[in-house]
Amino acid sequence: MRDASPQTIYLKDYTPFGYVVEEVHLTFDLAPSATRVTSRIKFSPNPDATNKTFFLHGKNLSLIAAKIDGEAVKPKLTDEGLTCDVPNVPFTWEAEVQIDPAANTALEGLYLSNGMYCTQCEAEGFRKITYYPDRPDVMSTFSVRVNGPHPVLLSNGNPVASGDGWAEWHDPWPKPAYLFALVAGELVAHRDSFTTMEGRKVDLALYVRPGDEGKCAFGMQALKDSMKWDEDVYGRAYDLDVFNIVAVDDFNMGAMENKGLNIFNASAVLASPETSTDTNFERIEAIIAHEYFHNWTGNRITCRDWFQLCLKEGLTVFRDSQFTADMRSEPVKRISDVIDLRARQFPEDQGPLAHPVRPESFQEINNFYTATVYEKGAEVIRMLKTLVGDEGYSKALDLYFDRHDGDAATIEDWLKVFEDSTGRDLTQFKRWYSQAGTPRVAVTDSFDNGTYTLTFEQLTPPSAATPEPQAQVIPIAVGLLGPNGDEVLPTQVLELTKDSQSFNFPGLGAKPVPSILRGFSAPIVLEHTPDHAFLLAHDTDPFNRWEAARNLGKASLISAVTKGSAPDAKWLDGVAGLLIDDTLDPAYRAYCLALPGQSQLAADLHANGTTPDPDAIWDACESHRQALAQRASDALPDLYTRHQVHGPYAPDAEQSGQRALGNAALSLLTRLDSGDMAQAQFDGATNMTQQLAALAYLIRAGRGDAALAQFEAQWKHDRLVMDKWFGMQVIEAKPDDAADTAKALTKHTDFNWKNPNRFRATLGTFAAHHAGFHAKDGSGYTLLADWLIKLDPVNPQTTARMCSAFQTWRRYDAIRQSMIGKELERIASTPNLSRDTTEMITRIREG
Ligand code: 0A1
Ligand code: ZN
Repeated sequence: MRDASPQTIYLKDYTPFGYVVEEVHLTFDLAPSATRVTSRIKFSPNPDATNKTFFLHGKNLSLIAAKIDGEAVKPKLTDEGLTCDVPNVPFTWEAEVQIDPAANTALEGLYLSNGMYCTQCEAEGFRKITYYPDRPDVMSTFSVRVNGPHPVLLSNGNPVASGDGWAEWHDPWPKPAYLFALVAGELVAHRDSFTTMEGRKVDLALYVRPGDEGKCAFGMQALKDSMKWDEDVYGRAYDLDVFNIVAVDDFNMGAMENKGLNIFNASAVLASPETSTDTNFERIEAIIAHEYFHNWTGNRITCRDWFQLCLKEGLTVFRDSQFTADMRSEPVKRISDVIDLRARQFPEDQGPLAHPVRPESFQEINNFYTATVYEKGAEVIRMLKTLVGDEGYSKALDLYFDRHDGDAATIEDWLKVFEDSTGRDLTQFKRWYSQAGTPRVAVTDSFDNGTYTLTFEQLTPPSAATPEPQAQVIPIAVGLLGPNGDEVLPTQVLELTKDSQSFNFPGLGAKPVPSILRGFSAPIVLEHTPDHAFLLAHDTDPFNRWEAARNLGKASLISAVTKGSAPDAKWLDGVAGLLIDDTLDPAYRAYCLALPGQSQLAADLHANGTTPDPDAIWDACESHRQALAQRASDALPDLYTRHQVHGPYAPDAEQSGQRALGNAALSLLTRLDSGDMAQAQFDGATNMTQQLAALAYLIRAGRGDAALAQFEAQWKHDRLVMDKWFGMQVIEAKPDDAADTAKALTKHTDFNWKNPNRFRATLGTFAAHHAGFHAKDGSGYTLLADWLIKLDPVNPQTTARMCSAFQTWRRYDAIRQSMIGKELERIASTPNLSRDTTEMITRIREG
């Protein structure tokens, strides 16, 4: 329901809660529409707080009874919670409330998913379970009793006792309410164990619905690998006797790090070779690691308030990316992270939704689980590590864990451990946390008397969030190549701190070619047009070599769009050369083949003052792929054959790289043989990576109907595979057909629109089809707006997230802008629009 006046919360207004919570006891009597929650909570006055108002959050709760020290009380109730007179000494609060999990379609608080009870409390879901100070700086131990007829009854911490129809749990580690979890259902467990470096034997279990047992082994191994890695690399051991993971079908996000009881979107944990692609496997491994790593960065040290979200998320994303780089390939992981950053974070930082990594105000915190907080937050930590070095980083992290274990901490605390352990002043560096916007760095150079000079000018475009950006500390990793391609200066890190700054490199025999921003050492836009073909041939930095291929391709695509030019022969030759260079990792070569995303081309055109035409961008990408297929036609059949994996399937880096390159070759071959080889791969596929890729190419070649029908018949019973079937048809549709295809799929009997995975597979994928979504007649905008309006009362969180499809609207021509503007207005004027969606649409329209 719409709040009468959506309230804005400010970081500067933080004050501590007036009471300390000593312990929490909860009893759940589960019933689908009438669950009873009884709480017994010991409070005492907080000596550090001046405001002693006793306010407990509470939403959609029916209060049955409340007592203080055993005496019935009558609190004052509002839509947001209650207030009550309380004694100025320690006291016990007791309350009984009734809630309705069956009616909870927002998937926040306690809800039902296929008959299974589960919870999602981050950020502010606990208040939908009982009255409580639902803020991350209030931490307590929890004891929980669950009464219900289900064979599996779980909560946080260690099991205490259980019997027929009940179970008791105790979590000895003080935690904020957002980490509370409960699960009850008919589930089966895949079990294992792990002994920590401290000698603690931990029972591990992955709980799934009957039928999914065969999809657990990979996730379990990823969990054990993560536990070992955190010990080896960060010296952090696990701290309970059990670690449970539960897979649920209905979930708004990827997964949740509840203490000792992680709850996962089934898509982020269940995997088998027949049903999951290599990309799925890698994502699952990363998400399991991410949630596990939160045990130290998030749970043992949590956030003081939600403005500090990046304290746990930026750091944990950084840690999971280090883990993936260690488990797989560092350069390949870096390339894939940068692709993701540019695709998701740059548009946010450069549009109306721009906000600092640590925002200073919000209306609905759920709207700030963003690529800026997560991915840019991780980039900021990566820069910090580059600046202080590996040893400095590791000393600072040890101090962070020593000093803040058990705390609800802030970004100031985080930076202070780096200052105290390394002696470095981070005052200017802190701007990365307080300023929105992507810095643009322009480069010029000169050569005089053996000295080469590089001059950098940084400029962050002003935004509503940061009207007057100031110079940031930007670590720029640079190497120099001689005219013959040899490296004359290995990588060194320059620290840019001023608006304009020059660096000299004396003692050179000839003017070098610079390789700048190696490894993408800072999340910026580099404005520099060196000889990309030269760098593509000679750069020793794998990231910049890939970047050179991408820059060549991008320049060629842009001139195809703006001038109608043919694909650049230098790009064709360079990429064709990489393709057959067997000294290079196949996964890396597959990335070198990929074109920049169409939405990013639109952003680049816009940045250069050209209004992007989505159809022209689509055509340019098609003609470039066609030209590349022809240019590499001699090599492709052999490349395809040589990268077929024989023997049993493994989702490891080696095999998945082979399949990635084999499929990239097949994708091009399909343009030459009209899909005969793709059909053969589809017919003979023994794993989802090959089956799904072949299906995509067949659809693209205009002969996908039979394969689609066969795929549906084969996988009708498997929800996660059917999500792929829905998504694939949309993303592979021709621009003119995309809206009709998506619309037809929303009428399919298996289109369960209340399931976030299915909704995203269909409409989220549609919004990602650049030319389809931006179809000239506006049908794409209307289709998405219709569905957002329909979903909002059911699931505001997923609706609000998907509004970001409109965030780039000011890039496009006046007619498109006017059509989008009308749809935004239509959404905004929907009666009872949620606070989540209202905030998003308002920011998109006003920014
Ligand atoms: N903390 C989780 C992400 C998450 C956030 C909010 C959720 O519901 C609103 C669910 C999960 C993570 O970083 O994995
Ligand atoms: Zn996280």
